[in-house]
Amino acid sequence: MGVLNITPDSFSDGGLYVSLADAVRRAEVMVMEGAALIDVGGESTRPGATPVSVQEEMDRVLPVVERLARELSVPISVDTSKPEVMREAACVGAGLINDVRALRLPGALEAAAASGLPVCLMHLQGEPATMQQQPGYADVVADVHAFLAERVQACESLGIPRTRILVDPGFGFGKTLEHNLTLLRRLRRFSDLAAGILVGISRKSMIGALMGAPVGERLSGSLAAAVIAAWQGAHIIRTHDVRETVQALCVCTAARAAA
Ligand code: 7PM
Repeated sequence: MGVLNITPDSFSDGGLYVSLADAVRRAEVMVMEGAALIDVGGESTRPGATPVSVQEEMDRVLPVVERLARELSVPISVDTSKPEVMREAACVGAGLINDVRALRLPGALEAAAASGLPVCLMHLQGEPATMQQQPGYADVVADVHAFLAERVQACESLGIPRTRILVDPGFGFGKTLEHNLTLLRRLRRFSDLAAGILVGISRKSMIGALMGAPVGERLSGSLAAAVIAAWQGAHIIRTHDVRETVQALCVCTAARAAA
């Protein structure tokens, strides 16, 4: 899964037309590099980021989703928590709803179910603005597992079958470095949810902390984490660096398939 950020700060120009053209070009490159899925996000979940209105998120995301769904051969995922955005994105051709709030906002579960699309349910402790202030768990793996199991149940009760559900432990979302490392090591624990497992660790601060590297220099650590996740049973890796990640995962897949 290639990450396509369309928050204004990800474009130096800021103009809508340039953003759209740039976004399409960037997505095309990621598909050529081997992305099987493109994740389009218009709401920054960075701690302290200013919230984005429904209209603003729609204005950012929908034109991009519509163009990409029409022009690309891979499904387009929409990274949103808002039911209105889910509904409209489904109408313009989105292929997956990726929600860092696991469909907990009022109406989100219903909107996702009505769309008929597959969903990704991510664990997040607290709220993005404050989630890194005091992350705490009795048992991080058990707590995240229980949360995801409950959200899978909630989806199933609205008619979303498990075959259309992905779960994600939410690396960096209300977790210390130790929490993140434990979740990575124990990722296989989530296999019993009988859902697909999606992992996003690319360039995150846990990689930066381990490598002592700024965000632009975290590729090798991100690849190591991607391989560990895939080895532990992750089905989808969300990444900014598609070419290198596909290359690294080729080796992982081959080793896993060996006699
Ligand atoms: C600032 C903070 C900017 C965090 C971007 C981020 C995930 C996701 C994101 C993830 C799923 C990033 C994150 N991360 N969706 N959306 N899983 N399912 O580092 O880990 O890209 S945004």
